[in-house]
Amino acid sequence: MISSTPGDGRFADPCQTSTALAPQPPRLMGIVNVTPDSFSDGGRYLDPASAIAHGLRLLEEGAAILDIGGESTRPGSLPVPPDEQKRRVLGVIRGLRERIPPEVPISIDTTSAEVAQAALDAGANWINDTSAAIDDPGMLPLAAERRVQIVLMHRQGTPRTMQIAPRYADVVEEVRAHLAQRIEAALAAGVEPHQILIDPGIGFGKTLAHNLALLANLDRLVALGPPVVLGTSRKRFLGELGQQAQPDERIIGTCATTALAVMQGVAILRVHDVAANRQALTVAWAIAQARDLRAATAHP
Ligand code: HH2
Repeated sequence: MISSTPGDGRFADPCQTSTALAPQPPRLMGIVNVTPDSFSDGGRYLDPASAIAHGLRLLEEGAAILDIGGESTRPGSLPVPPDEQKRRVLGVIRGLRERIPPEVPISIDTTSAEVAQAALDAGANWINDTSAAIDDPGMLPLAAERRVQIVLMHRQGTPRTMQIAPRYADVVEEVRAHLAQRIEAALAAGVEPHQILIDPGIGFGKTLAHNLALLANLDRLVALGPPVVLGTSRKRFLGELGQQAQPDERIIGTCATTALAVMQGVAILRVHDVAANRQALTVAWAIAQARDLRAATAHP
């Protein structure tokens, strides 16, 4: 059972909390896909020099964390062997680490412990696992041993089949319970509370209605304790709502979700378009602080 509340500090990332009146604003995680086939930017950053330049640009625009991936997890995609993932990402991670301060987190987006371990050796210091460390039993022991942050994301099914017929009786409760169970598994494996982050996995085995229910109830996931990461960037459900067929037409819709997520206490927004989302985050954060200040000073 998760007994903590967001306010007890047990799960707080040393640099960020997701509590009301948190001293730090939420942060942006900039996406660097070193893949030929990612749904929105596949093939653009396959060459290491262009991936490194893209990562540096995202940091200049205001990203606080970079997430590097060598495997697309778009609906219908097949797993990429660890050797190929490593071939794609390791040079990019080394190149970025040489150019940016050691305290800037570089996250490796993979479900393979072998890839994660090689990425940590190359200079990454976070793991982003879209299977919540279920695909590879080596992932939680690795995070525990290396004392790195780990994002545990909810996913129903596997990327190949997850969008065929996603089903839930109560999507918010099922995602909440699954993440609570994965938090317990991480703690049991020796991962420290402050290393854990959670993510509802927007679009990973979810219909439009499932995604909307989760986005409307992010505060219930925030209440679990660990900082919440959210990845809506350019995703298909935004295009379904607004009739934008192309992923790069969905930036304004992404910014709307960023603002609403910030108002609910989300700590990290994983995005392709850092500058635009930074504006949305800044405005929403200012409003959230005004709301919290008013609540804190209100007379009974
Ligand atoms: N979404 C994608 C990949 N990794 N990680 C987390 N924690 N949360 C997410 O929502 C998430 C994620 C899919 O987006 P993208 O990387 O742009 O596409 P692709 O998987 O096609 O490379």
